[in-house]
Amino acid sequence: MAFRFLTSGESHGKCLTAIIEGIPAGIPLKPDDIDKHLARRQQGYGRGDRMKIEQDRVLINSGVRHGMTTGAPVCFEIENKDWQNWQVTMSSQAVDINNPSISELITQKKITHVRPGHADLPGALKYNHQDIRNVLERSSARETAARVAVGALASTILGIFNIEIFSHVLRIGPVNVDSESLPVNYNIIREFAEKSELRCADYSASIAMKKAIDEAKEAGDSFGGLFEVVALGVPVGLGSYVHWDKRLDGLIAQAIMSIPGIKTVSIGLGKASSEIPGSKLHDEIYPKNDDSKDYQRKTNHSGGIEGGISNGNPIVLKGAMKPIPTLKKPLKSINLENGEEHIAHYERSDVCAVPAAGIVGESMLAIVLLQAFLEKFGGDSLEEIKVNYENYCNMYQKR
Ligand code: EPS
Repeated sequence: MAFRFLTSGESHGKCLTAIIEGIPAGIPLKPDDIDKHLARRQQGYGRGDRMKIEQDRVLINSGVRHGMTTGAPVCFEIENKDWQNWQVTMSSQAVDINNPSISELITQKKITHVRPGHADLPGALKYNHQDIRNVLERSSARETAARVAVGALASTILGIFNIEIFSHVLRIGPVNVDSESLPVNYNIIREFAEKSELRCADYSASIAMKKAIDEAKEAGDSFGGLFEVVALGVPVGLGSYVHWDKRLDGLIAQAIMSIPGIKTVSIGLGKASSEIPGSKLHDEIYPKNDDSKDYQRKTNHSGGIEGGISNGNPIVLKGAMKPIPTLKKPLKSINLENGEEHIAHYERSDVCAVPAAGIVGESMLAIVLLQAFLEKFGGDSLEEIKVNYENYCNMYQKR
């Protein structure tokens, strides 16, 4: 059965939910495998006060018995602690708007002044909403908590096959990491990023990034930036060139672009690939050596994908995120009730969420890689998949 998932839930509703289908039986899974990634998503310098309210934890409602997946659909639930403050405003039941205290609560939270850059205006027009809260609640990046839970499950399964995924931040607003000062070893980049408040492996850049975020906060502004996601240990052969919708790079691009705020996705050298001659771009191939059963490369400009297929090198992608559209110093906009000029709505938000977007990027990459992995090596139990995987590795490594 194909691995796929759906999420549901509003930012200030009762909870977020994910239903995941196609998870094989026999995968050991405990709540902490998920919770540790939920906690990583909540961190990062520049987050707003919501992250002080929430302590995201997963409830595993189905598909897992005695710490082991059963092959049945898995249901994850993440409670919104802030729901306590929104029970009337976000009630799924009809409310008595003739009751003055109820109507006051709902009016207070009603939004009609659309934010440029957010889903507010197109969302309200598309779904014919008068109160933009109906748009904001689902378009909020809070939904990414559910995706991170699914991604954590995907990473747990990939981890059994020694596929490891991590992210780090390369830019916040105008402040770039100095590529010369980044460690060359991915494991060290990962270790430094995990210890950094900005998930940035360049210490001096991270100080300048914090300053930029502080200045943006002071000015009522926000910043986007750039993150990199790396997958190590991916075998040769995920994805395919035979159909447009089987190409691994295409699938990854869609998944990363689906993260709120992402404006560009690149793989390997990305745009720079179009600027240098082929003789300098393509990664030359060398014979196998004593330490490796795979053919060797000295560079990885392709980002681990050739012809829409993983080539055994690390998969390396970058996602560029725009600044969060909710601005304390709001932009010019309109009041959707009468079409007249009005400054945009402001409510609690983040100044910068690029480190968190990197974690969501890890999750989306894990999801796409697991889909491709199960398509190639799929079976209904972990044991069956292990046999398929080992057979394939033994076969191609002889060549
Ligand atoms: C988010 C929760 C939200 C925002 C943020 C991401 O919580 P609240 O709206 O209650 O402050 O902090 O969402 C946005 C920035 C956005 O534009 O939607 C989260 O859990 O990541």
